[in-house]
Amino acid sequence: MNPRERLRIAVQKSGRLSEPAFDLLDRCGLRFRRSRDGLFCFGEGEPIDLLLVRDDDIPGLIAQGVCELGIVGRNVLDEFSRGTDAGPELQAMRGLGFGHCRLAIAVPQERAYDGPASLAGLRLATSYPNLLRDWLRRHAVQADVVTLAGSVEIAPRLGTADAICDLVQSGATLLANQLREVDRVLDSEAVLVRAAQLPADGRADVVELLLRRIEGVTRVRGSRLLLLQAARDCVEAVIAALPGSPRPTVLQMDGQPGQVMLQALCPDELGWRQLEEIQRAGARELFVLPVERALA
Ligand code: PRT
Ligand code: ZN
Repeated sequence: MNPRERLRIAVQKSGRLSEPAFDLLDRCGLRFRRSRDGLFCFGEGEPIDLLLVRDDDIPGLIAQGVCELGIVGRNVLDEFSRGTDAGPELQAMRGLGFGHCRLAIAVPQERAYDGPASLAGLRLATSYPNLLRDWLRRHAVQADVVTLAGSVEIAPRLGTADAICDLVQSGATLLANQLREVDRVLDSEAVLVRAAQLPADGRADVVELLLRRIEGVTRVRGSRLLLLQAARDCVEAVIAALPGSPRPTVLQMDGQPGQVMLQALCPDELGWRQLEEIQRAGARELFVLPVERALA
């Protein structure tokens, strides 16, 4: 196969999204060999290679056709899309369930905040000028946007800004810098992004295959398969005791007309207390199994 007929995915080289992205691809059954310069990972089974880059470069690489897919924070994707004409060339396919954070407005602890209008006339430091300007425009607020590449959280203490707009996860960084979160610009997580136009060769099929696998992995992440037996007249009560209202499959048991076997995909852990409750509703022989992947 011509090397460029292989699908290329842009992944963050090292940072918060790298490990979970590799873990996701591993769960999708993809195995890679790293190039000496650490820039590429060559797929060993499927015709899929990885390009390892800074996260900020990922949307541009897809828009330029260097890669067909990428894994990047929605914050980076939306900032890129708002700042260029190339936005329509990218399509966010789905949230991947990791890299959760929010782009938030934070002000010094002692500053009053009564909604976006309180920011009028202030200097706001951020690494996301396009997203921030968009938000200010939507709230009809006039403020100065000061674009910084990093260390945004120290700008108010340095006197170079009055407030900030930055990514927040636990809130510890804001707290350490005597800032308080007052408003939210964007909720973000890692997303799978694709080029809106895929080349008319085998790569579109590989994208389909990968999407099905990612769907199969992310849909059941953290889920458990619960197997149990119950008397037929307890089935309603047992189903009512299942967490997350799954739609269980009820199976007849050979030679035991009054008994059924029930299997249900439950959305999370299933702790002892939940199991004991299901047992009290009439279930016995309960088994909880991890679920790795699903194919509809
Ligand atoms: O080198 P490269 O450019 O590739 O990496 P980077 O330093 O730009 O990005 P990186 O690895 O820090 O983050 C990659 C992506 O992870 C981001 O674009 C977000 O989509 C996502 N993400 C999730 C976060 C955070 N959580 C996060 N907490 N990105 C950054 N932070 C920073 C934030 O900027 C602030 O400094 O962590 C601090 C806040 O964290 P808390 O927990 O103290 O609130
Ligand atoms: Zn970056």
